[in-house]
Amino acid sequence: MSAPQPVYLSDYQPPTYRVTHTELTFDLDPAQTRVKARLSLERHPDVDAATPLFLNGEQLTLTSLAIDGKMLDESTYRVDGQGLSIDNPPSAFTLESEVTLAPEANKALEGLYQSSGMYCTQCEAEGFRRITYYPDRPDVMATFRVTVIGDKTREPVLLANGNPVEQGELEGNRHFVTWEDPHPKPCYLFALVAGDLNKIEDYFTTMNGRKVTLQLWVEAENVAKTDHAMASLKRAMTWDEETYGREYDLDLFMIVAVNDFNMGAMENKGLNIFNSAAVLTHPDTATDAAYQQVEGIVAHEYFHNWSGNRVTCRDWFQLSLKEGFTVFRDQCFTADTNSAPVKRIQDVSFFRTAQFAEDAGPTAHPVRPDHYIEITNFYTLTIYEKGAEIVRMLRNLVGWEAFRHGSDLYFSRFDGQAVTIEDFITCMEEGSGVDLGQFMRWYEQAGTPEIDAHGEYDYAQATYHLTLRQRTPATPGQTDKESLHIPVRMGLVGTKSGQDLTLTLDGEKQGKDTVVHLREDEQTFVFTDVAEAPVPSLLRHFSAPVKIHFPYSREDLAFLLTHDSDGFNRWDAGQRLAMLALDDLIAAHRNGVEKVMDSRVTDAYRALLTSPTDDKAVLAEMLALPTEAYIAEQQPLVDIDAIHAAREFVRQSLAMALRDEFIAVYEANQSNECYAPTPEQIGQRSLKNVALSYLMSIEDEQAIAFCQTQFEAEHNMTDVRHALTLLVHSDRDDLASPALKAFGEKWATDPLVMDQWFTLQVTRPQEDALERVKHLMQHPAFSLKNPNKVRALIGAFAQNRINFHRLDGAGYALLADVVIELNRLNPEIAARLITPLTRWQRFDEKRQALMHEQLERIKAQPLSSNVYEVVEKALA
Ligand code: 0A1
Ligand code: ZN
Repeated sequence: MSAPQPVYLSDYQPPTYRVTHTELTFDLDPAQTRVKARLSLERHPDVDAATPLFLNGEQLTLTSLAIDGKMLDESTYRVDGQGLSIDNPPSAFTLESEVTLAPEANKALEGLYQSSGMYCTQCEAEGFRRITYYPDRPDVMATFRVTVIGDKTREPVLLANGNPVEQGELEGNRHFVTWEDPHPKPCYLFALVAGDLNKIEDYFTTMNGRKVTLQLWVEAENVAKTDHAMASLKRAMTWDEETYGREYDLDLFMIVAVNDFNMGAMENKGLNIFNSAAVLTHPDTATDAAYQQVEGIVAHEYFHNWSGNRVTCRDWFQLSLKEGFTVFRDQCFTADTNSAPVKRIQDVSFFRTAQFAEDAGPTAHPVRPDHYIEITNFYTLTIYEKGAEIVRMLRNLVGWEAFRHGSDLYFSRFDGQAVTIEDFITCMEEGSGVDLGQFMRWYEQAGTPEIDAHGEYDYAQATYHLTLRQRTPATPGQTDKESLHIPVRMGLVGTKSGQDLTLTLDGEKQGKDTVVHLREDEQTFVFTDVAEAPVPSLLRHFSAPVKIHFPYSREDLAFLLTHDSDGFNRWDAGQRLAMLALDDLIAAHRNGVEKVMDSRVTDAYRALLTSPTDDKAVLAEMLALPTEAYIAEQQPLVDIDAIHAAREFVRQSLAMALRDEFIAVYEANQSNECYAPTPEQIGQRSLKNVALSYLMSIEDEQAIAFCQTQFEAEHNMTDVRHALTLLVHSDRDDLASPALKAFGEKWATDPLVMDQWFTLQVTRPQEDALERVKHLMQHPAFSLKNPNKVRALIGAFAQNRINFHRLDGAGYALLADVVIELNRLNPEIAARLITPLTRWQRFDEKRQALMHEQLERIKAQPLSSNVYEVVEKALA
C-alpha cells in the first residue's frame, strides 16, 4: 500500500463544476440501500470545456449513470476508489446516477449507517461521498429535495433537512416522505434519519413573530429525558436573537438522539443529530456536568445555523472559522445563562491542560493548518478551543460593539457563501477600524506562546516597570516563530491597601484594570504615580492563550488569592500557590526526602473554607487542586509516580488539617430540594462533594458513612455517582463491591448510566485498574463498535495516569491492541484513542521505550489513513 498523501491549503482551486440543485431518493435497506441522485450541474465559465467532471465517491456500487436522460457509454467515464470522472460533459446538464450501499455494514459511522436499528447519517467532513457520487467539498452549495422510502413498521418516521412537502404509501408495506431544504447548503450538512422514533414537540416564536416547531426525536425509553434539551434549545434561540440578532430561518427545527456517534453532535441544517449522551438527561441518570454539557452542545449546534450553515467554510483548512467562532458563542451563552466566573475557570482549566498538551506534542498544528492527510484528525482542541480563544481576544481587542458590527457585516455580506478566515477578519477590521494584520499570525503559528514577565517598583519615583518578553517554542514543521500581538489584561494590587491601584501608563490614566499590548519580542510598560508597592495581577481572565511566568513568591500568591479583584485570577493565584508546594513535594519524592506540607497552603485553604461566600461553585473550583494532568503539563519531564504521590500527600494533609472545616462544609450543604440544574444547586453540590473527596482521601470513618448515606439516598445522579466513585476509589472494597453491583444491576439497560459505571471503575488508583478494564471489556454492555463505550472504558483508563503508565507497559499494550482492532472498524475513533501514546517524549526513558514500541507495533499493521497520519507524526 502506498502512503496516504497530504492535501495542501496552497493547492486550493475553486470547483470546476458546481451543483445548483440536488435531488435524492433513498430506498432504504440494511444490506442494499439504493440511492438515486439527480444533480443540476454547471461548468464554471472560466473552466476549459475539456476538463473532466470529477465526483467523489467511496464504497459505492454504481448501477446506472446518465446525462440529460441519456445513459453514459462506459468509455466516457472511469470509477476508482476515490470517485468518478466523466469526460466532456456539457456546460450545463443534469446528471442522474444510481448507487447501492450497505448501511448495516458501516461501522465507521460516516455516511449512511444504522444505530440501534435506525438509519442515520454523518456527512461532515467527507462522509457524503459514501452516500452518492458528488463534489464533496464545502464550497459547492445546492438546494436539496430528498425522498426517503422505508418500511412502514420498522421506519414509521422518515426525516431529512428542511420541510416535509409530500408523503404517501407505497406497495409492500412501504411509505415515503419528501423533504425540501430551500437554503443552499454544502453536502456535509445533509442528513437523513429513519426509524421507530418518538416525538416531543414544542414551539418557539422568533423575534419577528414567526412560529417555529421544535421537535426532539428519541427512542421510546428516552422520552422522559428530553425536557432539559428542549429548554436549552429555546434559551439558545432567544440568546442568539438578543446577542447576535440571529433569527432561525426554517419553520421546523429537529434534534435526533442516536446511540452510536463518533462525536458529540452535528449541526445538519434543520435536523441536528446528537450523540444520545449529548442530549438526554434525567436527575436520576445524568450528573450536573452532563446537564451543563447538554445545554452547551444544544446551543453550539443551534448557533452553527448561522456560524457554519448560512455562512460556511470554503475548504476544511478554514474549519476554525465555524468552530472557533461557534465555541466562543456557546461559551458566552453558558456564561450568560449560568455562572460566568465558573464557566471561565472550567474552560481555562481544561484548555491549559489539554490544548497546551496538544501544542507541545507531535501533532501540534496551527488553528488554520496548511496541510493534512485526514481531515477528521483535525477536529481538535486547537481548532475548536484555541480558535475560540482567538475570537475572544478579537472581541476584547475591538470591543463588543465593534465586534457585533463586524459579525453583522460577516453574516450579511457572506450569507449563502463558503468563505475563509480572512473574510471574517476583514469584516472585524471594517467593523472596528482596527488593523488586525499582526493578529492574523494567531491562525498561522502553532505552539503555546510563553511570556516571561518581571516587574520593578521604584519607591522614590513611584513607578512600576513591567517587562514582558515573548517566545513561542518550535513545533513540528515550524521552527521560526514571529512575535504575536498578545493582549495582556492586568492590574496592580497595592500591598498596603489590598486594593487595585489606579493605573497611569505612558502618562494616560487607565482605570484599575487595563490591557497592555505586547507586539514585540520584548516590551517594557512604565506605570507612573504608583503610590505603594504592588503585586501585579497578570493575564486577567486568561486574556490570551499563553503561559505567563512571573516570579511570584508564595506570599504574593496568598495575597492575590485574597485581594485580587479579578475572580479568575484569585482562582489562578490559588492554583499557582498549590503548584509551588507541589513542585517541592515532587522534588522531595524524587530525592527520597520526607515530604512536608507547606503551611501557607493549608492556611489559604482554611481561610477559603471559613470565609463567607455567595458563590459556592467558585469556592468549589478554588478548593480543587490542580489535576495530575495539569501538574504534568508544568513539568519539563513528567514523573508519573512523583506527581501522584505529591498530589495525594497534599490532599491528605489538607484533609487531616482541615477535617472539621470540611465536615462542616459538607453538612452545611446538604439539601432536600427537588433536583434542578440551577447554578445555585450545582454550586452547592460541587462544594459539598469537593469536601467529601478530601475527607475520603484519608478514608475518614465519618466520610465513609457520608458516602454510604449519599449513595443510598439516591437523591440525584450527581450525588450518587460521586459517592460511588469515592467508595470505588477507596480501599474499602467491602463497601464498594456491593454498591457497584447494585448500581450495575439497577442501570443494566441504560447505556448512558452504564458508561458512567465503566468509567468510575477503570479510573480507580488501585493497581487492579487494568485487570478491571480487561474484565469489563467482556461485559455484555460493552462493545467496541460503540464509541461512547470505547471512550467510557478505554479512553477513561488512558486518563488514569498511574495505571495507564504502569512500568510493565501493560497499559500501553492494551491501548495499542484496541487501536489495532478499531483501526479496521472505526478509524476515526482509533486515531483519537492513540493520543496519549503520541506524547511519549514527555516521559522517562523506560516509558518512552515502551510507548515507542507500541507505536511501532501499530505502525506495522495495514493502517487507515487516520491512524497512519497520527502514528507517522508521533514517530517522526
Ligand atoms: N461540526 C460538529 C462536529 C462533528 C464533526 C465531525 C463529525 O463526524 C465525523 C461529527 C460532528 C460540531 O462542531 O459540533
Ligand atoms: Zn461545531
